[in-house]
This record gives sequence, structure tokens and C-alpha cells, in this order.
Amino acid sequence: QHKFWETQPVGQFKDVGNSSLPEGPIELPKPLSEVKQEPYNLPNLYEWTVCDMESDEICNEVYVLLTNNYVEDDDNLFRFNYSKEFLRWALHPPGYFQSWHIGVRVKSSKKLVAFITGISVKMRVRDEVVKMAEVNFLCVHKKLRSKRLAPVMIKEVTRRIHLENIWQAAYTAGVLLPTPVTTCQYWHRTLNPKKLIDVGFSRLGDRMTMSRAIKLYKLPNSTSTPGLRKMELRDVPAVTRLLKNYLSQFIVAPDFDDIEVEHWLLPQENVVDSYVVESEDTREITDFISFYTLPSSILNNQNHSILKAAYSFYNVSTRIPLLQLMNDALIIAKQKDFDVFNALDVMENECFLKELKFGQGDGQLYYYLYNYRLSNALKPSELGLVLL
Ligand code: NHW
Ligand code: EN5
Repeated sequence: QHKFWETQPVGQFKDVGNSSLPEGPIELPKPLSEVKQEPYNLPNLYEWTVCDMESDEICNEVYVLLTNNYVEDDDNLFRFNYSKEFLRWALHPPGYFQSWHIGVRVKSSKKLVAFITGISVKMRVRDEVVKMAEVNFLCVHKKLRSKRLAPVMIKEVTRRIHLENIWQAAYTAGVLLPTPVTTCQYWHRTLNPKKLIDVGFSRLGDRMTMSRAIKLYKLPNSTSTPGLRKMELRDVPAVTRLLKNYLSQFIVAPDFDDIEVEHWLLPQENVVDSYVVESEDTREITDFISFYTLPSSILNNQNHSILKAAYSFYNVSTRIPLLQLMNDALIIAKQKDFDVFNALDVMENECFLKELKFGQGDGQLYYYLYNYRLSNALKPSELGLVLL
């Protein structure tokens, strides 16, 4: 059934529900001298390449590969269109390894036809902090699908992660593999109803007209929370404290320090937006919200080619109810001309999804850990992790 995944140190389907297996690493680390020193073999026409995303030329090749071949929805109406600036941001966090940005080229033409990446992260699982990799952007050109290239790429990124003495990883996928830590739902808050309907992202339900939809999803022109402003560099220590404290309630969550908060949350135009609430009397930072920009290409539409989507990232509420903060996030996203605001049912997001008129999407997102067993699957609300 899963000829590749059966051979890997991941929870297997046959073990689901068997809570007698111990929690923690499935395999022990090997001495680095026992890690395979040479790359895995690719089919003869192909070769490995390290992708220096700092290079405009290489970053552009990766961008083109993903733009044409990365994840689509179930009906192939949309395909993720990560921008070059976004890819640079996603792949250059503090302490990144260039050797984990792995491409496959055709030997003869040098055309880039496959890609996979890792970045490193400290992940807390219950009360243990584990150095892990986050693996993302696995992509094989449409013309090379189903040739078992993906398992080779996964083994190669695993080998290079092992060479850095890291033995666990976290990843997400829209497909079911052995075996999820949790299964999350995508939810979508319409900001631009006319466009979403025109392009087939949503439909007018029964007894819903276009003018009723426009009225239903209308938002105020300005945010409601006093003291809400864009996050600045000077806010980093306060945001780190808020985030650390907030994420401590979840069973699996990243453990970010100031340097990582600066990287992941300091606003970058068309990449990531963050806002803090600064108390008007104490000047304290009490809350914050963030979302990242991930457009999708609209496949085969006469009128529109890009769907502008914001994705809820990390949000922390201490003084202001999360519902009110997220309503402000919607207002800001609308102001910035996003068509839709997306969120997963992770963390405490359930508390605002229905109330703020998010609708359940047709996509699921499965979260996985590599070489780390949990005795039971988690609820989405027990997860404090958002991957890009
Ligand atoms: S999820 C997005 C993945 N990318 C896409 O969906 C883009 C469009 N699709 C493609 O490019 C975010 C291809 O269909 C891909 C598969 C490349 C997906 N994860 O080469 P074959 C991520 O990037 C298994 C893991 O013939 P293909 C996360 C499949 O189950 N495995 O297929 C990435 C089968 O194995 P099985 C996946 O269609 C996490 C085998 O691949 C998968 O030509 C990676 C078939 O290979 C997926 N999304 O190419 C794991 N999709 O056992 C990281 C399919 O069932 C693990 N497969 O026979 C951690 C490593 C680090 C550890 C460090 C200690
Ligand atoms: C991890 N780094 O399926 C990424 N998206 O619901 C890899 N559906 O946009 C894994 N099919 O429901 C990614 N509109 C896995 C997700 C892949 C992309 C995907 C889904 C998530 C999505 C939209 C469009 C569906 C088009 C037809 C959707 C309905 C919205 C509607 C708004 C009004 C109220 C009801 C819901």
C-alpha cells in the first residue's frame, strides 16, 4: 500500500490506536560516521543540485518550477503561487543550511525538474524540546510523476539532515500518509465575494444572491482595537515573550527565540504581516496577530489569473478577545486587497471561525512527524504549529 513509507521510521497504520508503544524517537541517532556520505542515486538522466536561493537566476528557476508544478486543489482550479520573496524568506531563517535546498536537474539541458527543502527548528513536544527539520516544497515536474522520484528526494533530504545530527522532522501534506499527528481543516473567510464566485473558489448557495453575499461579507473600513499597529523591530522581545507563553499550552509547537521571531514575524511586504496591540496607558505589548501572503494561480479563467490569499499565522491574545483581534485581521487583509483570508482549525482558532463567517474548505491538511511517535493522535486545537 505504501511501499516507501512502510520502510520509514514513522507511525504505521497498523499501530494506530496501540497506545502501548512508547512516545518519542522511533530510531536512535547513528554516529555521523555511519551516515551515508554519498548522495542517493538518481535515474541516469538526472543530477543533484544545491539551489542557492540568494541567486536571482536560481530563485527564479525554483519559482517557475513551483508555479507550474506545485500543489493544486482537488478540482485543479488553483495552484499555489509562492512568490520569490516568499521563498527566500521561507528558506533563509536563522541557521539555515543551503545544502538542504535540493534540486534535481536534467543532466543534458540543466533544466530544474524537482525540488525539496528543509529548514531547522526547535520543536517542543510535550515538555521536551527537540531539534527538528521542517520539510517543505517537495515538487516533481508534472512530466516526471509516478516514477518513484519522490522517495529518492525524501531519502536525500533525510541524509543531509542526518549529516547535521538532526534526527526528527515535521511536515504537512494535503494527502493522507502513515500517519498523521493530527488532521486539520482549512477554513476560508470571503473578502471579495464577486471574484471568488467568478473564479469558482466559492459558489452562491441556495437563497443567496450576489448582492446578499456582498452584504454578508462586508467589513468596516477601519480596525476596532485601540493601540493596534504594525509590528516593529523594537517589539521583538515582547512578541517573543507573548508567543513563548502562548504556545506553551499546545502539545506540539515551535520554540522560537528573538532572532527567529524577528525573522518569522517582522513585517515584510507581500510576505508576512504582523500587528501588535500596544496598551495606550502602560505601552506594553499585550496581543498580536499575523498572516502570510500566498497567492494561487487561477487555472483557466478568462478574467482573473491570481487569487490573493492571506493565511492566518501566529496570533496571541491576552487583553483583547481573539475574536476581535481576528476581525481586525480581516479588516486589514481586506484593506490590503486580499480576496480571501484562510485559517486552519489549529490552536484556538475554532473560537472565531464560525463567528467571523469563515466557511469550511474542501481541503484538509495532515500534520506529520518523522521519527517521533506520539501515543495518540492530537486534536487540531492541541497543535501550535503553522507551516508555510
Ligand atoms: S506537501 C506538498 C507536496 N507537493 C505537491 O503536492 C506538489 C505536486 N505534486 C508533486 O510534485 C508539503 C508530486 O506528486 C510529489 C510526489 C512530489 C508530491 N509527502 O515519486 P512518486 C511538502 O512539501 C509518496 C510525502 O512516484 P509523485 C511536504 C507516496 O505516498 N510523501 O510520486 C513534503 C508514495 O510513497 P508510498 C509523498 O507523485 C514532505 C511516493 O511518494 C507525498 O511523482 C516529504 C510516490 O512517489 C507528499 N506530499 O511525486 C516527507 N506525495 O510509500 C518528509 C506522495 O505511498 C519526511 N508521496 O508508495 C521527513 C524527511 C526529513 C527527515 C529528517 C530526520
Ligand atoms: C503545506 N505547506 O485544497 C501545503 N485548498 O480548503 C501543502 N479550497 O482552497 C498541502 N476544489 O474550499 C496543501 N472554497 C493542501 C491544500 C491544497 C489546496 C487546497 C483548499 C482548502 C481550497 C477552496 C476552493 C475549492 C475549489 C474547488 C474552497 C470554498 C470556500 C467557501 C467560502 C464561502 C463559505 C463556504 C466555503
